[in-house]
Amino acid sequence: MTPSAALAAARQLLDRSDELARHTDVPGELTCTYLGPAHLAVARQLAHWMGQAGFDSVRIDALGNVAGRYRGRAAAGRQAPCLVTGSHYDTVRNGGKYDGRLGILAGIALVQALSEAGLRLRHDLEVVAFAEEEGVRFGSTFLGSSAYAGCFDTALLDRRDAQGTTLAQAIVQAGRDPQAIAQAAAPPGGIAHYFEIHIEQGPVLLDLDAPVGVVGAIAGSVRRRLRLAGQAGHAGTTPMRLRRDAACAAAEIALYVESRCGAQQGLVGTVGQLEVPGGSVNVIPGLCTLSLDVRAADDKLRDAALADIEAHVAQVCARRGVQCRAEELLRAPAAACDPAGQAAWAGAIAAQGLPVHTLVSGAGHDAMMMARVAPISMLFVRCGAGGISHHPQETVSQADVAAALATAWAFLHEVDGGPGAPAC
Ligand code: HGY
Ligand code: MN
Ligand code: MN
Repeated sequence: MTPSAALAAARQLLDRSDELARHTDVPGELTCTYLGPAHLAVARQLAHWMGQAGFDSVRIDALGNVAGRYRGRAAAGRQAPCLVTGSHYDTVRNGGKYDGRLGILAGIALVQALSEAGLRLRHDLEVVAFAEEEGVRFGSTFLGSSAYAGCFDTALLDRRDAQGTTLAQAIVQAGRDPQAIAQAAAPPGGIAHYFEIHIEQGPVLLDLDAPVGVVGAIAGSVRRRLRLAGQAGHAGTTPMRLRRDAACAAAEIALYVESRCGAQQGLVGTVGQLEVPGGSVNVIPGLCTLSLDVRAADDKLRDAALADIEAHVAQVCARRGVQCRAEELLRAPAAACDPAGQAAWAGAIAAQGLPVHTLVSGAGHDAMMMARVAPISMLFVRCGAGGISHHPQETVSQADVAAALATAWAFLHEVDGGPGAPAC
């Protein structure tokens, strides 16, 4: 891919990101929640662009994954292992335009370049737009990639959203069949390698002044929802010493999460949601719910912090006369990236004349789920605006996206035919 072709493809990718961002549940911001009207419109748009780009087949499965396949040179119909790339197209609330979508549009751009050049790889290449990774609507994440990896937890079909709609009902309302989820699984021939191109969502590449970076490992995460039940009461007549205030218990817990996770390098802990359902100014909070998100590249480090947090929650609740009910929403183990894949990315980056850096991903990615069925690798793209993400100021530059596409083009040909790729 020549530099000018990479720049043009990067321009198209950024324009398409803008176009996808027009589909939102909330005017004036980007919120594209799983199976809402905006989400369904984005799926149709991605399928349309895949059709235009020269894919040999495009399908939308029961969960809403949009998968395009570009045939390789292997004899047609052989169940040979294929190469897969992709990312997710749902967003957080009031999110950015590139989280997930950049990886999907980069995959489409690579196939478009192959098709326009009349080139066929040895392997089939499948580009997958995973339908749900953020966990905004139903709490659990990786719904799309877990189905594609053949490890979808059918118990999640009973999970309810804030309106009481189950996941199964939402799938039916979208005109699809929850019973067909098993068919969403990856191609029967298996996957030779899964790679994901994603914005870094942090400041490290900015700090290193590097447009792209290789991911060495993806931090594992545990997500929980805690429900604290104390005693509601009159804010004016109840003496402080007689209160069982659920919000004050939550506040102590949130501060402990911050101090415990701040005490160790490589550990992060976040209370992203904290609310008093139906609260009033003049009523002592009898109920308070809070979310917990604890991550580390080392699962043992993370689980030790979780054990300490659990012990602290028990101590705070006992002292305050508050009951706690905890629900685990997600437990995703840390995922190591394939050494051969990392080496192929490093060689492709160096071939562009760029510095090679390897970093750990603090953010979770669909690649963690794909690690269950294939060797995985990731390329990070530098974020501007201080590295901010999960925020409308999330941004990337055309030059950095062009560098990522040119690097990915070199990587793709290496992993397709290089020593690291299995015969097909
Ligand atoms: O939360 C995450 O790490 C990812 O952006 N879903
Ligand atoms: Mn995200
Ligand atoms: Mn993401």
